[in-house]
Amino acid sequence: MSPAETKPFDYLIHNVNLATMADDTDYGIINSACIGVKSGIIQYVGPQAQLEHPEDLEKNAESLINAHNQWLTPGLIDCHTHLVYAGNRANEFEMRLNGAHYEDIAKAGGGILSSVRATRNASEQNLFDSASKRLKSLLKEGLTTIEIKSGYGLDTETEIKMLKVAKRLGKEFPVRVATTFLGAHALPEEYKNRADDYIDLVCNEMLPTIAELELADAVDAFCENIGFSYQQTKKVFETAKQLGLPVKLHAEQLSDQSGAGLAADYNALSADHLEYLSQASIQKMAQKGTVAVLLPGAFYFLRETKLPPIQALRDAKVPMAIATDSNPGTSPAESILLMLSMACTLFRMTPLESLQGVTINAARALGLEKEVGTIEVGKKADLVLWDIDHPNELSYQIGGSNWTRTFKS
Ligand code: DI6
Ligand code: FE
Repeated sequence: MSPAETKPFDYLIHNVNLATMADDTDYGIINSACIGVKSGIIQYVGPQAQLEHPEDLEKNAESLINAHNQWLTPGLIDCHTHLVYAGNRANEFEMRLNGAHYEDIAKAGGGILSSVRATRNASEQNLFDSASKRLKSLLKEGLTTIEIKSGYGLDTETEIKMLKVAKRLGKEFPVRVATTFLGAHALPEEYKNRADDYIDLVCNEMLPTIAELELADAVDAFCENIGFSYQQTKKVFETAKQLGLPVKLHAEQLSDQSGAGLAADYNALSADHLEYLSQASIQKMAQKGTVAVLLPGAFYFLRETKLPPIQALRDAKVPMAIATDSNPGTSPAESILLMLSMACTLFRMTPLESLQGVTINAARALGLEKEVGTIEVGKKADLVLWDIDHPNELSYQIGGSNWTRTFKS
């Protein structure tokens, strides 16, 4: 084909309704629209009538896709998961339902540490295979970006093994993977009563090695009575800062440790969980633009009764994201759409807020908002087609999926 005949788009989706999510105050709906993509980048969004050859769509694109009036949204983003781990903890679920408490199980050497034992013993292939199964479920619901944390290794070798598996998932599946180093997730058995020594290992050995190997896009910690203290978390953040890595934090999940405020002090991308969040920390998050990542799956599975302060976050204009927190102990979740439903029913978020929570605000929580999270010219063509009549259906439906297909840049 001569250059003169080169068509402007690789593909053009027409007869489509868009929820662009490009406006912070609504869905950004464009009915009967067209979207043109070239080299994985969105090049045109708008009415068909404004195309160069509106009467002859064939002239515009190598491939034409008639969406038959279905709805297109940005690809969904799960911005907080622990997808890579071995085994499961159904036994602890049963123990809890017989009266044991999550924190007591953890203190007795179960909880996170039981997943650590299984993950240390698992081969890389075994971890890849079990995480692949979970990832496949999420991909069937239009996921195009996922964040995956380490944190079930708690030694340098196993933390590296987990992050390598996460990276490999991104190579073998049509999904963008953002990796997060969570070495400060729990105190490993061999460091019992020596938490400061373990934090030294995290800061002096694990973090520099992982930064050198370029295995992590961000650094996280669990700031909690059963995790690490404010001061220990600060040390991890300080090291991350020296290495040029952005931070995020498991904060205020079981008690108020002022962790979210500390995270904001370090310009964190996000503070996550937040059931016990204080007004002082909300103000700091608002000032710094720290995203509040809300995790209804963990709230539900722990049968938590203290709600995160949604109205206060809303009033302070803190961006809110929603994620699965997919993990064996507190949220064995493999459905992002179910999290939208739970965000609405349990947290009283609106359907619009919950969809923003897995698109634009989830992109912000990963520092990827310039590339993904909305349907706009210049952004990556990560798109999902849904068989629905309105985008509010995405959080309305309980179970099932109206997913039709995903376009991944
Ligand atoms: N909070 C959580 O909900 C997960 N990690 C964390 O810090 C739970 C991890 C687990 O119980 O395996
Ligand atoms: Fe988590």
